Order: sequence, then structure tokens, then C-alpha cells
Amino acid sequence: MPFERGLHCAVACRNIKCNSVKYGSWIALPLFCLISTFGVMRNAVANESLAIVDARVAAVDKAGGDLPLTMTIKNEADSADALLRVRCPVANFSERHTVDRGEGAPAMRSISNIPVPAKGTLELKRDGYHVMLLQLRQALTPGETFKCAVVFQKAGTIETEVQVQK
Ligand SMILES: [Cu+2]
Repeated sequence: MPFERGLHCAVACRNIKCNSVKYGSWIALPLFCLISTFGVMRNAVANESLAIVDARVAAVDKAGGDLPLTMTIKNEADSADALLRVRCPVANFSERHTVDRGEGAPAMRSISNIPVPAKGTLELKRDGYHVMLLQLRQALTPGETFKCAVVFQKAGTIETEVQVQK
């Protein structure tokens, strides 16, 4: 993704260079692109301290329902982070959930963010912290994959591939 953004920028530079009659923009725009490309690369390096592995959902045979999305988050940074949002093309909305265990049966509850400990691994699961996909737009068959954008407070947006399981 960062590479793609750099590439788009480079293409835009070339187009403007071709079309522009103003001499100044010939220098200013490539310079701007160069700086912004390096900025994006620095971001990508910062993101390497946090990784998502093993993102998965169960298969479902029809659209419209809700579905827990689980994954493992590895945070190698010295500071704690927080999972703020998840966007997946297969669902209209998503929420962060925790599971309360009180007197009766365990119950899911929506929370504003999922805390990610510093120097630690957090496993999202159905009976603990997890992401809930709401109003599925389609059925999901085993073996299928889709991509979701996961937004963290500090690490920024990380795209992850989600496996549909049996
Ligand atoms: Cu849930």
C-alpha cells in the first residue's frame, strides 16, 4: 500500500509535468512527491512493530447476519496501542466486542476500542475481545479470503487478509 501511494504520486508528477505550462511546477511537484514518498516509507517502517496474523471468520451460508472476526495481534512496540475500527467489504458495519461473565450466561458487549498491550500478543477470540462484523453483505464459503483494514491508534491502518473457515 505505501509503495502504491508512492507510485500514484510519481504518476501524477509525470502527468502534471507533461500538461503544465508553468515552469515552476516542474520542479516543485517532483520535489513534493519525493518528500511525500519518503514520508509514507517512514510510516511503513513504524508499522512494522505491530502485526496481524491468522485473521479468520467462520463460513456462513447467507447474507444479513453478524459474524465474529478473530485474529492475533503482535505488538512489539514499547507502548500500548488500541484497535479503533475495522472495515471489511463483506459487512456493512463492525463493532469491537468484549465478553462479560457475571451471574448468568456470558454476554457480548460493544466497546469503543480494544486495548493492545505493549510488548505483547493479543489473541482476539469469540469468548474474549473480538471484532463483530454486522449485517453481512454476502455468504462466505470455506477457503474464500477477503481483505480488511484494521485501524490502530498508534500503528495506523494495517490491511490484513481474512480466511473463511469451515
Ligand atoms: Cu461479538
